[in-house]
Amino acid sequence: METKPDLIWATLEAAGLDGRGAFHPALDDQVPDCGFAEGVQSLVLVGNVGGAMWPAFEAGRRDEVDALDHWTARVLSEITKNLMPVYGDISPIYPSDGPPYHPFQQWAKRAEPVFSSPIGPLIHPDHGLWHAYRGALAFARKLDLPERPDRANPCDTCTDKPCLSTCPDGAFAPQHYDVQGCANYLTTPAGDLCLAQGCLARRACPVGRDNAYSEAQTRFHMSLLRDKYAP
Ligand code: B12
Ligand code: SF4
Ligand code: SF4
Repeated sequence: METKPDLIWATLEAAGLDGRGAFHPALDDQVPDCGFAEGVQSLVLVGNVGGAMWPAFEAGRRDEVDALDHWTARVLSEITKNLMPVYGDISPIYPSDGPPYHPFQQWAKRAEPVFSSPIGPLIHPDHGLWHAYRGALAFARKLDLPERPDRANPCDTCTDKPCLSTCPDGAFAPQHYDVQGCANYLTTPAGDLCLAQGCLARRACPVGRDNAYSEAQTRFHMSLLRDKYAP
């Protein structure tokens, strides 16, 4: 049976998603055993980089609450079914399962060169802050994985840190994000700029700006946050 992951990356890409690296879990990674006799041998992170996923989601979305989570689950369940004859048992895991939530950001750091930014989301040296994790595929079989690339953390050499000083509502302090203040601001007329362009603090980051989301995509993500915290 196949253990090289190339077909996995290609299958995800064809569905509008990105393979975001993979790793062989150790005990302290807190990966559930997914019912596999020997536990999960390899975990593949799945996500989006920039707006590459958006057209596929727009084409396949249904009129339902948590539409992106449901679309992702439908796509990953189909992909799992198609890949199992080639790779053996696979189980999808989702970042919104919880609380308690699976530590997706810790897993992402094991899978690819991403680093905690001072405003919370992980930063990638090429994609900047414009990427996210939509799920993970847990494999009962050990995949033949390439070495995780070694890259520098762009925040280490960013002296001005404009992400920390740009929010018009002052929602960020190092290691702290005032989610309620942010959501309240999003309900004001001035807050519409954050809905249209995406979080201005995130936009202020000079890394990977070409990956910034479209207005449709930022409005979708930001209005979910606003409606959850400032209904
Ligand atoms: C609950 C949650 C929220 C809550 C609370 C977030 C918080 N800061 O505590 C709310 C609703 C506010 C939120 C908001 C957002 N979130 Co959120 N959230 C989650 C969720 C579902 C669970 C987080 C968790 O508790 N994990 C459990 C712990 C044990 O896992 P962990 O990996 O160890 O988590 C570490 C980090 O989260 C970190 N951490 C947590 N909070 C903060 C805050 C700061 C300032 C720093 C430095 C670190 C940090 O410490 C944890 C312990 O090591 C995750 C998905 C997931 N399953 O992880 C997404 C997730 C973290 N969120 C994500 C995103 C994109 C956002 C938003 C930008 C959404 C938007 N509207 O655009 C905002 C901005 C948040 C911000 N500035 O911090 C992405 C991050 C992607 C990335 N590039 O890293 C994730 C991974 C979801 C995804 N689909 O990709 N989120
Ligand atoms: S603005 Fe600078 S410190 Fe902030 S996330 Fe971007 S690179 Fe990191
Ligand atoms: S969305 Fe706007 S108000 Fe919220 S943290 Fe970002 S810049 Fe501040």
